Amino acid sequence: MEPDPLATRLSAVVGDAHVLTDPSLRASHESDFTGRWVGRSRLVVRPADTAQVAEVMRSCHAAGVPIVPQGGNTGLVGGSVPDPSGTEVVLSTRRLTALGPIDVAARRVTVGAGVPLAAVRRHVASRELEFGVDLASRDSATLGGMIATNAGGERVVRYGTTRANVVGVEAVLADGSVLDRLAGLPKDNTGYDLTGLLVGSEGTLAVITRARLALVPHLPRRVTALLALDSLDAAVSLLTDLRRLESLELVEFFTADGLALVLDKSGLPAPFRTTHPVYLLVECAGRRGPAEELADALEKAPAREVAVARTASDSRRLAAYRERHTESLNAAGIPLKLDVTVPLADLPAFAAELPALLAGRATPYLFGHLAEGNVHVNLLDVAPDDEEAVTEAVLGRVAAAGGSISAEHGIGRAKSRHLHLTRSAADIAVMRSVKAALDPDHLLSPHTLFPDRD
Ligand code: 2HG
Ligand code: ZN
Repeated sequence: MEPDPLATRLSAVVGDAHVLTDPSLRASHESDFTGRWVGRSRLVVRPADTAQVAEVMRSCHAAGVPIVPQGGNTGLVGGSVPDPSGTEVVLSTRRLTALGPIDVAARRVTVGAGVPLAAVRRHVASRELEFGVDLASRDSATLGGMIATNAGGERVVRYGTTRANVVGVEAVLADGSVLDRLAGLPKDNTGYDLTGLLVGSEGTLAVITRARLALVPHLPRRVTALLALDSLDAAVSLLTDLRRLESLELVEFFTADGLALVLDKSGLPAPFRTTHPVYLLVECAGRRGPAEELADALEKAPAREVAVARTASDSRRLAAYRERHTESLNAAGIPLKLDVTVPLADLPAFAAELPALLAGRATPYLFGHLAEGNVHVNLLDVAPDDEEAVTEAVLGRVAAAGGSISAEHGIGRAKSRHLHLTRSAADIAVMRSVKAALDPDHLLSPHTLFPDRD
């Protein structure tokens, strides 16, 4: 068979070893880790620096070849996986791994897009600093992917989403031109905020190659507690009290069904002797006294049982009950994932109405980030023919209550048809104009965000 001329061209840019044409080498780049999104690429290319990314983009642009940028491939909405056509090039950013020096005075660091979150956290820990965003997939999720999807995660209640923690980016546009907004100055009112535009653009506008991150001081004292509660109502009302704590860093929830699944699939011992309807994982951190602050708040809390972690390993043990939900669900089947935001006051009613909305067509598991009303609705046992109707029922209910059809995972390919539920026609028209201006040939992540070209 004739060699693919694009592969030959790209090999000259990045080296033979970094253009993957063999199906067995491409496979891990062509499906997500749930197995829901499986495609086929023309090839996978792995550039090592910004100049190589630019050259790859120029070559694909000249040939009219679509590109799907991919970081750690931990996304859950099909945005980092090629479609089944075999025409798209996957551009992996995993070799963009430079870790810049830490600017302690400015509390900033510049990192390559392919650096995993855990590596950034280790790098800055040497200077008693932290990156404010943390996620269960910290070992694989890369900063570039997190920025492209504006990842949220577990500490949004204190530090905000990725958007609030990224001050500058460098990115390559579809035609190969390089946008350098890395300086990320704290005061710089010189026109449109292009960094802000690229954060959350899901690979549709540019390939992010480097980022300048804002860092926060490491807080030496930390306490984690697992609380067993009567109901989601109790959880929401307790949140009001917890929010008064200056040291509050994390408030995650899950339910009896989710915990049972995690125990079954992970083999972890149960946290309490009996089961309870709802569990809250709470973490506080500070320079002094977070444990006392939390203990005071919990004295008045209507908790049925409380487990408090006294050491870092105990704390990881408690966090595992929440963090191992995703892998436990995967072990049980291919879940239909509907990551939504529900206004907090509506959250208990939403959960109560869900069985009627699903009408026996799915087995639901609810867990997520309580403070933001971010519910990870995971549905197992959905017949393929019911997927669309079930998705519409849940997302329609969320939209009607003023929530969001994607809290933190993005729209990707999974929800592009539903974007209109929570973005107006005027919003979508502006987004399409931006897309047309930056990527007129519609070559970047062509199936993400917009279901069709026009
Ligand atoms: C989490 O919060 C992630 O653990 C994944 O956002 C959620 O698996 C999911 O639905
Ligand atoms: Zn989440």
